[in-house]
Amino acid sequence: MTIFRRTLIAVTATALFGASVAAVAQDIKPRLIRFGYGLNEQSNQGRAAKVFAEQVEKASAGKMKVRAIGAAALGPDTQMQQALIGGAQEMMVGSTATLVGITKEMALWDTPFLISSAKEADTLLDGPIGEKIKSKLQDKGLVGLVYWENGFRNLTNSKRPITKMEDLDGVKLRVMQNNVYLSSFQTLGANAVPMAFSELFSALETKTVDGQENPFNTILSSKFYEVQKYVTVTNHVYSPWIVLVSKKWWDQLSKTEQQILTDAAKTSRDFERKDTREEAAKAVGDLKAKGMLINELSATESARMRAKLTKVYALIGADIGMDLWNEAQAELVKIRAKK
Ligand code: KDG
Repeated sequence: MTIFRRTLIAVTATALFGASVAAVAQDIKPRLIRFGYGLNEQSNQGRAAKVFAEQVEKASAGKMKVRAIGAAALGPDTQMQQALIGGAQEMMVGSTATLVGITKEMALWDTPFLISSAKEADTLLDGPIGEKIKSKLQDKGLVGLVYWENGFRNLTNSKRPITKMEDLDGVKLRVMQNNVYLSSFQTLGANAVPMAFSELFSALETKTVDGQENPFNTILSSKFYEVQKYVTVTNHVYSPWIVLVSKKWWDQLSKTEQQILTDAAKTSRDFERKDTREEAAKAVGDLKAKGMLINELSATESARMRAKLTKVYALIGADIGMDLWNEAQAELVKIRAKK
């Protein structure tokens, strides 16, 4: 055999060996998933993101790795939503309220005083209404896996206790970038200021705004007690988070990979709701210990606020469609009948 032929065989064999090593390496290189969220790592949102990541790695035997990236390091909710739609980021969890510009039906979850218990929340969100609304994300480039609990929202401010609706007059209140929240608090007399969550702490610290509204868990984990004096327990909205996947990326996954993510999302949802509720149950004591002054809005004043917000309900019904609005109301009647 000539030297040329021997050299040719050796070179070919080396190339084939190299290609097979690369192929094996490709096979065992884990699929990396960037999972963005807005609160910090120590928050209920951060703890659940960690559980999700652990579940995915375990179920995929290390073939899928989730990098949970908190504190809005990948940008505010609205920026991450666009990154998912474009395929530049794989996953996130964020507020349904910031999604209404993409899927208007998400505004149902902004309805003041719609949901009044955890049972109503879980049954409505995990039932046909929640599924129907989630499914509308698909043609916008997003896949909604599950709802987590942000929680019942309460007011904080640095000026005065809010004991009646009129106490809101002139209070510069940060709200999420969402028309229902904006019109709700304008209707109640506050000077509502839409702002991304990532800018909120410094806005409170510099008195750019006087107050904000969020669940107890966020008030604690974001240390709002350092820059806010008064908490008024209003439970004015039950606010969900939603775990989202880029549909561009999701469609490239195998059925097995999709099932792994879906199952891990459900496990993380059940953990998150339990963890959030346990933390919220002791939050009043924790916030008092941090020096906050807490009052509960009376049933009379709560009823006055609901009555004042009737016109906002009409806005939501028009936005989401009266069929869906009426379906949701009927579903709640059914849930409440099953005591
Ligand atoms: O990224 C933060 C959001 O997910 C969530 O906390 C939204 O409740 C929210 C707020 O007030 O912005």
